[in-house]
Amino acid sequence: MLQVFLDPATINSRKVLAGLELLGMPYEIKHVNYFAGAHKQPDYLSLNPNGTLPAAKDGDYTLWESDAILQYAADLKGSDSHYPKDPKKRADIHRWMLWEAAHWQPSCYIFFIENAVKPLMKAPTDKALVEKEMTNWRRLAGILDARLAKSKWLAGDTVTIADIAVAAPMHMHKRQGLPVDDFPNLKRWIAEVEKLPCWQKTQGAVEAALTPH
Ligand SMILES: N[C@@H](CCC(=O)N[C@@H](CS)C(=O)NCC(=O)O)C(=O)O
Repeated sequence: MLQVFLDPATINSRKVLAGLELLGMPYEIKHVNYFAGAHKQPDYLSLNPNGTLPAAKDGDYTLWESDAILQYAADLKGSDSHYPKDPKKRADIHRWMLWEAAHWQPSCYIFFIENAVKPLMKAPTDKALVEKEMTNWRRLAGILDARLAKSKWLAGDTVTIADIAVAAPMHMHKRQGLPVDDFPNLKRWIAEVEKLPCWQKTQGAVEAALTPH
């Protein structure tokens, strides 16, 4: 069985969990406590030398990078609907996943850390950083909004792993302080994502981890 090493509250962990649920891929969670810094300990670093979550193991095979984990799982599952083999459809999905990893996730991550994680850790939010990043976030959200004006899901009429990958960085958009209401197609799409059973099933763990305890 695929083992996933993660903390459900973090963006890239949530991405993998919701993606595996979408695919109907069986998995076993090995919890790595992000808030306690367990991802920086030698045990975890031997799996993922980046010291970032998540990582996965399939027997002796180890993998990190959340999008690579999702693509691997989708191939194992052979789900043509969620990860089509047609070269153009697949390239479109890769395009959005690469864009997400290179641009969208780093931008959304700033809001996640500053507006969701730091208040929980009783650390001060860097308001100047948030304000500075907002210009970039709005530019990126505009790109997504324009794409989502054309179809229900990012890669067409069917939900794919690209939707999960791109939705995960904004999974706590209210708490992150992201102005989603200013982007009507993005707003419509994230509401659709939030209705997916795979999303709902993985929401409770996120809320629990981000509730002071
Ligand atoms: N591109 C990586 C990013 C992983 C990443 O940055 N994960 C965050 C949690 S969402 C993390 O572990 N951050 C801790 C750190 O950077 O020290 C992936 O998609 O797996």
